Amino acid sequence: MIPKELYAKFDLDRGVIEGGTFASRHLSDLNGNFADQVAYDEMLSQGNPLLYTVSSLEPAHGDGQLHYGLGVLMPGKVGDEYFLTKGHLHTWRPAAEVYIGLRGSGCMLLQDESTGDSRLVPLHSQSIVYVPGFTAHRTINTGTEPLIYIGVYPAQAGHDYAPIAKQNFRMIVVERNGTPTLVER
Ligand code: S6P
Ligand code: ZN
Repeated sequence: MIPKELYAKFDLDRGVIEGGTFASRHLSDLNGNFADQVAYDEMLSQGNPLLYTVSSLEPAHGDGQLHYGLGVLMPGKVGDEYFLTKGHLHTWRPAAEVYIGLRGSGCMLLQDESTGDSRLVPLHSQSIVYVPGFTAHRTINTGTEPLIYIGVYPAQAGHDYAPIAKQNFRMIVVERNGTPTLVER
């Protein structure tokens, strides 16, 4: 028998890691995250679509251990801003993270916590994004199919959503003339 912390199967169509947790985020969970609140309210009045799911596994705890999650972010836009994840800093700020793109195409918005400097990095199948420590990160789907990725991070990382909930990212990614474009909020 292989110990269960050593091996897990995942299903890209269901967005599930066997033996992991599963969380769904709908449009109503992202109030305040999109720049165009009028478009957000209008969309929510028509229904409450699923925006993304995360299935996570915590095989072990303690110094040096790793946790990982499988994310599935749907395609779509609120106004001209592409669907996105809430975004967070790690509670343990030095914690970096590696994102491995599996399907679809989009990007990651990275924002240095102390300088506010922003970078937009492509995330798609057969690509890897390195998120340094002390960096707020959000995933954005600029394509037409679900964007699917795995994130691997230190077990001690934790998720701190409060700074983004309070002040949001400085930059947004919107469609301009059919092209994903990074602009000031
Ligand atoms: C965890 C990692 C991802 C996100 C996922 C959803 O450190 O960065 O698994 O949890 O992309 O984003 P969020 O911001 O709602 O947790
Ligand atoms: Zn993270």
